[in-house]
Amino acid sequence: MVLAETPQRSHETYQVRVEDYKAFRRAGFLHVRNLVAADEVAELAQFTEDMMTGKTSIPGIPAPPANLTDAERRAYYERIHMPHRSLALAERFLLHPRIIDVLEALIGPDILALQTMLFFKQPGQAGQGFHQDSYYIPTQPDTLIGAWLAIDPADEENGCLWMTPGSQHEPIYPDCDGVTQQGDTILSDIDPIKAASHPDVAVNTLARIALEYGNEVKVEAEPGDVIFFGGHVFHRSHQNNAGRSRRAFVSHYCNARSRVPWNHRAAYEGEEEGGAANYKHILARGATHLPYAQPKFGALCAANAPELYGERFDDHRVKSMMGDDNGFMVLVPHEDADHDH
Ligand SMILES: O=C(O)CCC(=O)C(=O)O
Repeated sequence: MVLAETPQRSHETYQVRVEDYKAFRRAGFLHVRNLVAADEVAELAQFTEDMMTGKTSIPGIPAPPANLTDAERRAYYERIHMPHRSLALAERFLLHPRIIDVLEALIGPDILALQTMLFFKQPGQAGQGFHQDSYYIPTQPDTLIGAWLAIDPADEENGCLWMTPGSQHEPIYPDCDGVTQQGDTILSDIDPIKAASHPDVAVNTLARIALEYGNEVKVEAEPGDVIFFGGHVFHRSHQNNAGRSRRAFVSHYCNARSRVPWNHRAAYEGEEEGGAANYKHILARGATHLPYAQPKFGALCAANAPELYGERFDDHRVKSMMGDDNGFMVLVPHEDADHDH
């Protein structure tokens, strides 16, 4: 077996253990502690603080009206979608090399970066009821994964994430809310659910399937921790019932060989919805035969620095992420593809 050579990178490469890979497959999520350095998270925390006090803003996102009180201004933002398209700082976190290192092992080696969300979740702000992310962001084949970075300590009181281990094996339930036609409708016996993401379990009927598991776990996190979760796993969060914030930066990715019909904000950007939208999403790591976008603010990734983050072996050999003799996941070219299995 030939081991991958590690290229020179600005961050220390995070090596995923085979045991972590297995835990991710088994539970549907993986909690990686201290993945992002404290000073980097502090910069994100300060930026959101400055937004809430009106000192800064994100281009294209309306600032709080001038007549608001300080308390009202702090409660003004709840969630901002796609900040990486207008804010260099957000692009840096979307393409953070240590987050992409983990993704490379879990769903890689080729990674496409799709979306970002900045959650403010101030005291009293709502959670998000049971849902499956692949319902909202379909990828074909479905390789979607979320990376949830804690900016504040997140616990039960201020509304941390809750996961249902094992539910990653479920299909994507179509929602009969009339908003989209998505879900695994090809299955002959699948019943549509109603009102996914609604916090009330009496309204959101995905809750009936999720609660049958009886094993929901809270995932409390510290700033710099990242929780990776697959697109099928049932998860939710509750309202922030504490007197402190629970901010998080959430990004979504898929394997760069998947077709991505999802084209968030197409309407805002003057485009027709429909067709593949891979060309709108950034190639973070590896290579692909499909179109992809460049990062707007120049954060380093495979799209603009292929020598650093692109295809690691310049040939057409079959390559896979595999366990090495030390228990780490590494990219390995197959020496003799004809006799591999
Ligand atoms: O951060 C939260 O409260 C919910 C996040 C979530 O469920 C998601 O990003 O899919």
